[in-house]
Amino acid sequence: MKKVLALILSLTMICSLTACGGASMEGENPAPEAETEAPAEDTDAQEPAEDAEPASGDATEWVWPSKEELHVGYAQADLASTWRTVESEDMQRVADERGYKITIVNAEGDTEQQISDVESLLAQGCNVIVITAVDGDAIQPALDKCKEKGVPVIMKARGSNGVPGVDYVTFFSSDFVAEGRYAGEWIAKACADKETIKVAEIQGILGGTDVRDRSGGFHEVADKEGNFDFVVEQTANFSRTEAQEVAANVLQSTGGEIDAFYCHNDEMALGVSLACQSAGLKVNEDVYIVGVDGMYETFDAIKDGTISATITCTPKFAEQVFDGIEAGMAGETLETFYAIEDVPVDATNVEENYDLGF
Ligand code: GZL
Repeated sequence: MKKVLALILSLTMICSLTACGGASMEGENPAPEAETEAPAEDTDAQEPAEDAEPASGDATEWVWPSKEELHVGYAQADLASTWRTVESEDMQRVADERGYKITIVNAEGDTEQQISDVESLLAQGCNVIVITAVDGDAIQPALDKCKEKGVPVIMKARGSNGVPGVDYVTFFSSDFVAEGRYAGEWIAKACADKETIKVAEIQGILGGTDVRDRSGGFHEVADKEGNFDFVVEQTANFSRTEAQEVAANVLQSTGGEIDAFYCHNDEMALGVSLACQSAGLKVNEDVYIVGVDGMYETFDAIKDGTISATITCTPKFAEQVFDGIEAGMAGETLETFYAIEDVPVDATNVEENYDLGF
């Protein structure tokens, strides 16, 4: 029961195949009660668009296995960051704890590899497929293969641009749009005294829905504020070393005239911080640096003043994913999207939120 309560506290239902705020999941490990309606500020941009709902005849007939037969195939995007490694370890842990068979494969950031990974998982008899998509569009052939067999697909942490209920069952993830908004609002507040805010946006691996929506949410705020000057918008592929190089070049080419770096993950924020310090800039005085993820290392950097803020994005939500699989096996109607709650963390609240780290 404690687990279910924890779930209710940590999950926000967004929209269901039947109707927004519709059926909740019952069963042994019922997922949280569906909220009557999604909080207005949350996920409207990440929530599947109205026309994303399957027309009644298009919905895929998913064939759920019994608990005894369950063999989960997890197609992981890459293991290039701490975040991804913790995510895969969390999936293995929960499967082991609940006595389920799981096969985890790693596409090493290559969509073609990920598509063949999914084919291989199906050939090995996996009867529920979980996918962290390298690319939200390019993953479609893998979804089609599963659909042909009626094998339920659950998107996790990086989504598909397909239609929920037709191309996949549901999507468990942080709300990346909200994360981008939080970051934009934090920078707007910190730079409230500036007529124009010179911003460098350091992006993650292009093609992922996480990058698309973290940027989208941030630019929503920038458009509303009207005084963000995007000096640079460049990918550093979620890599700390690549971000350090990109930031060093940006600082050199602008003479250090950047007010704030918005980095799509903490690994890159930590790399940017090294570049800023090497350039003699004082973080939180000469420049602000905002990341996303909430790594312990970032929380420590916030405490010592070398990172300004981050937005949590936990990799540890396999419990919720397996609760969703169990509800599907019990014949319950699943929501099309489950948002994992995130919070902005800076020097004012890093101690109280430290346990959210990884
Ligand atoms: C978010 C996840 C992102 C992390 C990055 O769900 O896909 O990928 O924020 C990671 O650190 O590389």
